[in-house]
Amino acid sequence: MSVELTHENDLAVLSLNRPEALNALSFAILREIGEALDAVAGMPGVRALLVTGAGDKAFCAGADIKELRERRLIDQKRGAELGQSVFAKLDRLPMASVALVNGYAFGGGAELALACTFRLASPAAIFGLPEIKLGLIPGYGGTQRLPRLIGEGRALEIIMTGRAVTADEAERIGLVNKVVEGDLREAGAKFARSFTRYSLPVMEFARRAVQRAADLPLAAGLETEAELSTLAYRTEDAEEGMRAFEEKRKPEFRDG
Ligand code: DAK
Repeated sequence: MSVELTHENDLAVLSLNRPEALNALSFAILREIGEALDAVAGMPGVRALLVTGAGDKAFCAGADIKELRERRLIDQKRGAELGQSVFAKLDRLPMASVALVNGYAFGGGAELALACTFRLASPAAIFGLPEIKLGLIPGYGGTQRLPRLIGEGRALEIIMTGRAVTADEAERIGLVNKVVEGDLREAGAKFARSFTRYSLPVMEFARRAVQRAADLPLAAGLETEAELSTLAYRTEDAEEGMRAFEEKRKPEFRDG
């Protein structure tokens, strides 16, 4: 197996484990990621998912270039759809995901990080969508998620030049949430624990509402927000949160 899924208390960790090829995404690995994400969705007690790459050189160097050649056009389209649908599973998980980018995150690797809810990077991390250098463009969501995150001008520049983006620049332009020194896994766990104590269903409403922001005109987006924020009131956790405020104590959320 080139994808490992482990469980540490309330955190699941999905690790790409093909360091000899810089964790490049073969179609088989893409399928394994899909299966692992299905498994995470059903894991009791998991409140956040960390996504990492094995080895100290790469998060993931992108699609397996050696596999991309000499395939029928229809198979290429199916391949793009496979990658897109696997990464889209991250959006639909009941918990947020955090990409821990410890080195190269190129092509499909950058797209995997982009599909996570959050991104943390080590100072040595390097991002890029270098597909243009292969005569290609990104096929696993990069042309859609990158401009949503950092704006059209910056996204097009990165996609059309294929240039590398350092961790510092990635933080400055909002491509990563934070650059962290030291042990990235530990930092990822600490980052995740800054929100895992809150209500899972309510956090899911927040993620849904924000995800829709990029797709909807403002009026429709506000309607979605009104619906989801009203739905939050239906949870027992909202009742507990407001009662705890009045009673001047910490709330105990039960994901209900
Ligand atoms: N695919 C396959 N193998 C890879 C790889 C990759 N993306 N990246 C690295 N490797 C392998 C290398 O071939 C090498 O294997 P051996 O030669 O030892 O067998 C091993 O990993 C170590 O790599 P290097 O020797 O190259 O290591 P360096 O430190 O010298 O360089 C590097 C690191 C990350 C700068 C370099 O490896 C590199 O440039 N890698 C390629 C990065 C890249 O271009 N990634 C984007 C790929 S395109 C689709 C449409 C589009 C796409 C996919 C599907 N459909 C329509 C279906 C495009 C997606 C992409 O991601």
